[in-house]
Amino acid sequence: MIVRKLQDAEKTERKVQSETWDSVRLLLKDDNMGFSFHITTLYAGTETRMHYKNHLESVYCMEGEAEIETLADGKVYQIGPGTIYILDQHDEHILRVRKEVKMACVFNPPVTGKEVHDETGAYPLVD
Ligand code: 9YT
Repeated sequence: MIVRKLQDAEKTERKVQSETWDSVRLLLKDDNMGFSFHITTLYAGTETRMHYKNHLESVYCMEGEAEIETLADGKVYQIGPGTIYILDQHDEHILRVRKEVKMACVFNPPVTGKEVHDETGAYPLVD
């Protein structure tokens, strides 16, 4: 069994930071679970465009207020505590954050921890 604490992980390289969000990867590919698990904070007043072409992702909102727009159809969904969004179509999307959000995110396939968003908002597949 593996036991980790967010408070410990955020002091290590498991925590990655970008301009509009930071994320603590509590579970990564090398744990061999078939998915990765991240606690992601997105900052108030920001917009982040993402397109995980190579990954499926589910995102559960624990705190905060945001909206998500799926670019293929222009639909806008309100996101708050208790909401999950599931990018089952590798949906390209924009997250607009009104009040800082805390999300629990699962990626399949798992990320390795070394990926950076490319210019399209995707992560590459890493072996
Ligand atoms: C909310 C969201 O899109 N999270 C993505 C995960 C985060 N960008 C990460 O850990 O790389």
